[in-house]
Amino acid sequence: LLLEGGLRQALDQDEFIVYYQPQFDLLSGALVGSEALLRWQHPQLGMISPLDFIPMAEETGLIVAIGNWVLKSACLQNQLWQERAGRPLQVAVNMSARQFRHADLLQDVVAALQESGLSPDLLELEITESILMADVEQAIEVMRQLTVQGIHFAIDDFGTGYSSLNYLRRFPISNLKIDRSFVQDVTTDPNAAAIAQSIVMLAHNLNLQVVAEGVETAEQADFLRSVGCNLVQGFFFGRPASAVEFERLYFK
Ligand code: G
Ligand code: G
Ligand code: MN
Ligand code: NA
Repeated sequence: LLLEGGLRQALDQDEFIVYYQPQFDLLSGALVGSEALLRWQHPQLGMISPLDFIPMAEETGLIVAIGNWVLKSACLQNQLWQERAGRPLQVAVNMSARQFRHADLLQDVVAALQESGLSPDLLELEITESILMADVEQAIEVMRQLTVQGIHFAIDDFGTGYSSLNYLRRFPISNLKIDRSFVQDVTTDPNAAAIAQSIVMLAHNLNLQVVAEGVETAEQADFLRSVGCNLVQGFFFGRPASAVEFERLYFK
């Protein structure tokens, strides 16, 4: 494939760029932080979505180097922004399976924090249920080592995977992200609404934060507010944007 040889070169030639999507407090409207979302600005093909190259990066193992670059970029950027905001802002970074299982993960995360000066409690690592369930005991151990440092974990796309509630109880996580497939249907499908509400209650009863992803309309936001969801992310509130654009929009 055309993209295959390009990944290594893309990393060496700075063709990757991190976009940031804002997360807001649904009650106060305050910006609470962002999710870092990788993009590839290909010289010929234009902007390429991670969906189109992460699987290959995962297969070749390059995802570890690419993921580290995202981690460093996001920590540096967030540290600048929160100094500018004069209050804590958090940043969420997506982990791939291979990156999560890599022996150097702890060392790499600690290095990214030290180089940026970002406080560990302002970094959140997002992992999916399938990553957690592939090897539960190992996942718990890796997460424990990182949470000891102060770093937080979120389960991404929550509700779409296979994690049982019994395991959920054992993972040291601080946040559930309600998958956007539920959020998008909350105003039209009573079952999606019931699931979204149940995830909010589950999270709060477990003393976890809960973020609704993929909020696209005011009606969806109203529903989420009515069931006590306090954090939101989605096109209705803000699309993923370059760092320059993010600053223009949120640091006037
Ligand atoms: O931003 P977008 O909706 O195109 O992202 C598509 C998918 O790519 C999402 O599942 C998202 O979690 C994933 N993704 C985005 N950035 C990264 C990244 O830096 N690392 C990994 N592993 N996945 C990412
Ligand atoms: O899997 P993960 O949750 O990390 O994926 C995030 C992806 O969701 C990003 O690619 C981002 O561009 C996309 N996204 C963010 N907000 C919205 C939204 O409101 N609607 C849709 N359809 N996609 C969104
Ligand atoms: Mn995510
Ligand atoms: Na998600």
